[in-house]
Amino acid sequence: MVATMRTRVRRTAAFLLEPFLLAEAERRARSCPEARRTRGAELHRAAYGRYRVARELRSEDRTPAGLSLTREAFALAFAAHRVFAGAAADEALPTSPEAWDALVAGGADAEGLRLPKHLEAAAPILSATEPIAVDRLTPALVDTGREVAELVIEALLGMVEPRSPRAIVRARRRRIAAMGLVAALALAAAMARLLAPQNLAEGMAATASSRHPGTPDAQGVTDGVRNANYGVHTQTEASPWVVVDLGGTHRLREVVVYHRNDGYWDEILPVGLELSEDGATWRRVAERTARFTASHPWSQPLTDEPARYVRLARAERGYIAVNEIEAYGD
Ligand SMILES: [Ca+2]
Repeated sequence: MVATMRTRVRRTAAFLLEPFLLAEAERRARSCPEARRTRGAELHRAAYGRYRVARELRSEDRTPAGLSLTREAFALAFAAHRVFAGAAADEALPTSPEAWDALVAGGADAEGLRLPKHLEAAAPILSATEPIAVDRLTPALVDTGREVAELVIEALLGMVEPRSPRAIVRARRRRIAAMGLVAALALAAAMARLLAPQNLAEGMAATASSRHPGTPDAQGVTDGVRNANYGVHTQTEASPWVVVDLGGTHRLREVVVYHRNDGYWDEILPVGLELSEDGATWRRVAERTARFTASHPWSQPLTDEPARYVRLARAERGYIAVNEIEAYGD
């Protein structure tokens, strides 16, 4: 049981790592003598080129030409597979019907070759002895036949490793280097996130002197969203305020206020920044009279000011509407 599990894990790991390590690709390339591999690669290239163009020829007047290329691609892919699987490099190339007969008779029977179900649907295209026969197929036969024929070609091409062992080793080095670069960038991004100062206010409780009808709860001022129309909006009243409770006393080095995003920036000015440790006694540490916005927030440096509560407050009648309040410190 444990051994089976280990085998399964090993196989899964090998499957996942194959795109990077190309171990299976290299093994397959080395298993084929050079003369056969070179010929197989040539046939693979020829088959794949025709297959690709054939896929693009899909309209009423182009379909017969596309199917002729599909037939040719199939014959070449079959030959490539044969050579790679052990046939002589100078074996004569088959026609599409010859390749079809051999395929159906088991001529392509090799470990790992997965032919599609309903293989016979491709017969009207691939086995026709006269190339012009594809011009006479009904649209329904073309549709199903072409799809299965393409799957057959893909299966045959998938059995051929057209790269040389040296090319595979070069590809592996490039992929591993790219993987290393991606890992290094991910690590750098993770470190940057870890080392970035933490916003002490995010997600903390927030309250306001009032709530203008139709505007968000005051909690919007600590929800991490800086680009809404506003996160809090009080009514117009005497001495409006907005308070964020940091949950405990911190030594603050900076408070950043992101203004509302829909204009009216000067309407809350002047506005004071006040701090408190108990929520009862406040000290005003700054007063803002110059315009700030959502994209150019009010960034107020502080000198390790002890505070649990951060308050925006106006002394006169008016309102306060801003997007977000952030606090940084220890
Ligand atoms: Ca917000």
